[in-house]
Amino acid sequence: MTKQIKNLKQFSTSAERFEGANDLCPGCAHSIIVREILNATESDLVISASTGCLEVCTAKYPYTAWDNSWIHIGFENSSTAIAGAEAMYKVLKKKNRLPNDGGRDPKFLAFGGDGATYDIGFQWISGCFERGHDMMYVCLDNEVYANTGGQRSSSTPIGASTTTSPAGRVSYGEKMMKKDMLSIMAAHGAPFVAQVAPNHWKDMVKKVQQGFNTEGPVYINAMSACTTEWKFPIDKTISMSDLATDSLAFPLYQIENGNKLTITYRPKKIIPIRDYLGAQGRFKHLFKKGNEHIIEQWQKDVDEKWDYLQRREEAGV
Ligand SMILES: Cc1ncc(C[n+]2csc(CCOP(=O)(O)OP(=O)(O)O)c2C)c(N)n1
Ligand code: SF4
Ligand SMILES: [Mg+2]
Repeated sequence: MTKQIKNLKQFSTSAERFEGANDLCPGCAHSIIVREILNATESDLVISASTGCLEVCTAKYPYTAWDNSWIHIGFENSSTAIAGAEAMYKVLKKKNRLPNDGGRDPKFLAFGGDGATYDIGFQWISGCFERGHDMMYVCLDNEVYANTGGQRSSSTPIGASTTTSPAGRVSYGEKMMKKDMLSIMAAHGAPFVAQVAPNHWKDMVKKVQQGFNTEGPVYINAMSACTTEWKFPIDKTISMSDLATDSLAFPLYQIENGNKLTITYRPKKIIPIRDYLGAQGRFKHLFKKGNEHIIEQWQKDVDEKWDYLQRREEAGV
């Protein structure tokens, strides 16, 4: 059953499965995204979370911020924890060994950071998608290993200064391009993959609801602005997210069944990438003499990706 959402007030107060009483930094986008996802559905949920800011800051024994069943196993395997729960549920149901559930099957939802998703838990996620578990995997993509002090991950974009790709006299920061996780997950033939951002809550709700109504593995890549590691003021999380989606640093789109691509947000006015980069301390060295070529490369890459997405959408593949 799809939850009817009338307006933002009803949406933001309609479910309390994730408490504000947690240790995430003020302004952390992780908590906004989690609340948006949980509030998008009325279904019973079984949730797992990998080690990372979300888990560490919401489950300090003996406290929890989760008013929901919730599993933590390790950094790399929130995906397999939830896949195991889903497989067990299916078997118990088949054997008629579940208490009467009134016909309400729960949904199975896994959260992981980009370090847990793009890098260390990747093979486990890939296995879950290959086996076709009926689950949703959400990556809280803040483009850095935030919880352990800001090391680069394969989601960290070029030019970002992190503790393991520091900018300085001999380096402009991260050398590699951000890994294209959405294409990789779509290439698994997943029935539904999508990028979301917390500033576009209606788009988020639509995609989360479509994801929960889809049978099989669903991947959601959620842009999660990190005030601490991106280095911007704590009251700018949503305007930072606007800069990301309006500069197309983080385009919003979805891919169904590995091929049908749909762009879900077209900025009325596309802003230059330098406005996005200039608002964050992690990129401030790019504005120094000698590093301008990285900003130019960023702009070129973003333009090319946008052209590519539009061509694919037009072609219906
Ligand atoms: C196998 C393993 N390797 C490393 C760690 C240490 N560790 C815990 S959280 C973390 C960083 C998490 O980064 P990410 O997944 O991006 O989540 P974020 O904290 O950024 O939300 C690391 C490296 C661990 N707990 N287990
Ligand atoms: S370090 Fe970043 S991701 Fe972690 S709690 Fe703080 S703002 Fe959130
Ligand atoms: Mg991270």
